[in-house]
Amino acid sequence: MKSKPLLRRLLLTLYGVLLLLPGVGAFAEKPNIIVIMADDLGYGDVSCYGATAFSTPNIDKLASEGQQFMSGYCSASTCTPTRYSLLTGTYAFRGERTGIAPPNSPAIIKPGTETMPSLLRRVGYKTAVVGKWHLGLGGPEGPDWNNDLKPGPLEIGFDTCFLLPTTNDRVPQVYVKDHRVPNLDPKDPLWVGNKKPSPDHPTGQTHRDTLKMDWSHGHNSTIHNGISRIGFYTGGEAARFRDEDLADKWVEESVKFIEANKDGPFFLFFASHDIHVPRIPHERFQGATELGFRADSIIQFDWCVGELMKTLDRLKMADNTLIVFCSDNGPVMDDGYKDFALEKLGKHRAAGQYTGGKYSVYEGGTRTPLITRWKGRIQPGVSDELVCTIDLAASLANLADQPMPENACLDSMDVLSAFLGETGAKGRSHLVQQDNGNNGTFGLRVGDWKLHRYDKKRARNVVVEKQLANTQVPQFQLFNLKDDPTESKNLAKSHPEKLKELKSMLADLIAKGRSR
Ligand code: NG6
Ligand code: CA
Repeated sequence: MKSKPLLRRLLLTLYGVLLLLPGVGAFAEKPNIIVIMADDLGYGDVSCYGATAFSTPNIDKLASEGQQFMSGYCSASTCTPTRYSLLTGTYAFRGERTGIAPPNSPAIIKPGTETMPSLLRRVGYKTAVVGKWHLGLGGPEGPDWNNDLKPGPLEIGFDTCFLLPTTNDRVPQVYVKDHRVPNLDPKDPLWVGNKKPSPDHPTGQTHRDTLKMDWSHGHNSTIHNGISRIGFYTGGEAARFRDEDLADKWVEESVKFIEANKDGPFFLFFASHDIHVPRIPHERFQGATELGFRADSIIQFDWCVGELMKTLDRLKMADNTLIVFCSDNGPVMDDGYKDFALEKLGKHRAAGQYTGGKYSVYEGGTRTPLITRWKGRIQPGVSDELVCTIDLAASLANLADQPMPENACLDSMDVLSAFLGETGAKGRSHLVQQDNGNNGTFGLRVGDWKLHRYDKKRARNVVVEKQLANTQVPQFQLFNLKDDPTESKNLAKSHPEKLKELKSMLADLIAKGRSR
């Protein structure tokens, strides 16, 4: 039969022509990438993961058009270590000073470290981070707020940045654009420190009755925008932001970056401060739910996700842009301010069915919403494969056809096909979970088994609704997540062999210095 080879030749020619067209073929596998990371958003905090007290239509749309992971994790139950491992692909407990960073923290990721953005930049991606940084700025002395703030994101792979440099509850309330605090008046320099700068400096303790949101623990130092914070600062008045405007600013800066790089490929890390304390959504979202500012901030965050999706639709980029949606740690109710999150919680379960939350290695601490969407490339569906934000570095490097250097991203597994929802694709086989820094608290999930290890025999935030309880716990606990997803039946005594196996596996994973 003559027609078959002819047809094949025609098809091959057509394929060859298509490959040469921009936006198709080779380029189609170097999609734009947007990683959207929420702050303190729990597994049960969005309606596609079971929330019913309010709805998150934009995040739900993302899930219905992409892969929704039911066993998706961040690597730690606090912010700094999760962000550290997201960018470096290495577990944060292996690094130094990787716990919650103080206001004057020096840059934690050292220049020269291979990162997700440095890998992508090498293959032509324009890279940006917009929003919360919380990974320190500056050399060993810390940030020089009135001069060049480096090293920072631009020294580890980002072409540009627009940051909330610390956290919204830590001083100072200014933005950082590339290396500088914008709008800083040299006649009004910014000073940041951890001691009261003068006896008459107003604080959350001395001027408590003037506050628009009262503090419940910590958070009683310098007052800005009627809210007292962690740490002290003076000056920089013209550069200061209003908490109410942060979400709009992240969207505005991100849309600018997307528009400027619409010919792609680009990588945008959209790091929202929502729903971290102090939860002060814009006036138009205040009262959006019955649950107070915590849930109102979720609605604001959902709006941000919608704006990013709309921008991609407007620029006709939804089918060459991969969106990854995730959170940096599980939920917390009272994290230092009296915003009535707990009092107004009602039946809402921020960690879904899971136990624990922020600060904890129970599932609620790290099992968080994780969604991937790439229209036309990812088949919509739900996946139970085990994937973690730490895997994005290796997986996205593979997607961009960038070989992974042997000594980089030491714990990042290439689970690209699972992220893309390919049939039969496998996630990782095990995952180490941690709480904060390197303090001897670990979780290890292997299949359905889960080991907890507490070298200090103390656990925080075990019951998220009771919260900051510092609970005494045995050094080791063993659970079977399939039979006992709430981790309430400790099987350490009844399954000594399993306990031994997981204990030694965890010790090995820590000692080896890498798991890849
Ligand atoms: C804690 C803060 C908490 C929050 C957290 C960091 C107190 C009492 N608590 O130390 O409010 O800021 O650090 O959160 O100060 S994270 O999401 O950025 O990790
Ligand atoms: Ca966080």
